Amino acid sequence: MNIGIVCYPTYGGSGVVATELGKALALRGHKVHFITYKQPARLDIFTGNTFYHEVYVSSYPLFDFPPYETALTSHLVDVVKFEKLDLLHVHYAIPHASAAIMAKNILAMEGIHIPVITTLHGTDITLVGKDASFEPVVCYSINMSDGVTTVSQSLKDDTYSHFRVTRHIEVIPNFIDLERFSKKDHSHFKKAIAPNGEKLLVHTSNFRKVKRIDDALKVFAEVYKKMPAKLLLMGDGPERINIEKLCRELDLCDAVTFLGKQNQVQEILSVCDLFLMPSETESFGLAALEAMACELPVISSNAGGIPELNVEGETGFLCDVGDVAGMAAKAIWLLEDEARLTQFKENAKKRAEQFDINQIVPLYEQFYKEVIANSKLISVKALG
Ligand code: GMT
Repeated sequence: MNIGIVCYPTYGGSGVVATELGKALALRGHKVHFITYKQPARLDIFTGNTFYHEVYVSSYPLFDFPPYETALTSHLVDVVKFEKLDLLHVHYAIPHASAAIMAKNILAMEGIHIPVITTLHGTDITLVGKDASFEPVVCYSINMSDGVTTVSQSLKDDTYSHFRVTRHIEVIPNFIDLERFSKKDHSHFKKAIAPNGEKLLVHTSNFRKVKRIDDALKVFAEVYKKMPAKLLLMGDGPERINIEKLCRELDLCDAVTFLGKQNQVQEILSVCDLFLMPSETESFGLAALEAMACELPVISSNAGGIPELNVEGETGFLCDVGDVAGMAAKAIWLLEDEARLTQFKENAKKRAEQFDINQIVPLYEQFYKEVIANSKLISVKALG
């Protein structure tokens, strides 16, 4: 197949999933065209089957808000036409789905049929999409797509409850490359950051409010009272300044390290003992899956789709959003017994194996085939 992928090129979960999916599809022989405003962060290999089309937005004194969606739409029309794409797969509803639907309509006027699949990732539905200023466009784009997927059952349920959507939604969960994300021996690195055998807790995110990193810090503060421990914070974003401030207030600066954005996430996860994900909402929790693949149990909130990944009492524990005391108690219980911790680490890895990229990518391929076949049928009926 000749597939166009539209995504955010940043470190966010939707961009990571879109890029890893595109890379995997390319390795399976498909031609994959990434269409976005910057080279995707994880687009680090070239197989000969991957192509990158950069979207430029012209500046003009009148444009207080450069019209990215319009530039993207025009670029999609161009790429679909000249690269003869079979399918557009857009990740994150805003503004990718509406741009793709507009491109589809423009192309239809020239007799070119392009099926559009929209994958909803989370905040495009649970936070941004619900915003009254976006709601009609998000709803329209979902209904007009030829196929829609969500990354969890929970996000599918949220989509039906927040929007007037009646169409079928396919659930295809996040996935993981188990060759890349597996525990590696980095004892030299572990010795450097935990020279006295401290337990290592870790959190990775885009440092947005929804991640409740302050809760992660407060959970760590309780653990730190009970045992020698350190907290690694990976990623960056708007909340970092507040978290640094809280670190000082809680007198934790010596025990907390801000690592910033990292490419080799798996190397850092490999030396850690426990992952913290206290999110307010989380459609799936890709960061937790990456951690589990590196043998880390997870202490999380029970928000959104996290319970579809983290299994209570087996791969970690789930508490209500904001229940810092509960999360801290579970973290301490896990970390204070080596045999127990080892068992949870093994369980986490086994659970992650159920989301193996080699099992999930064929689900997308199958869905692509179904959508292409059905949309051809519909467009033939419309003509006749
Ligand atoms: O985590 C984020 O806020 C980034 C966001 C995104 O869309 O880039 O991630 C969402 O998509 C990921 C991949 O499908 C999911 O694993 C994350 O759970 C989801 N984040 C939220 O729902 C908050």
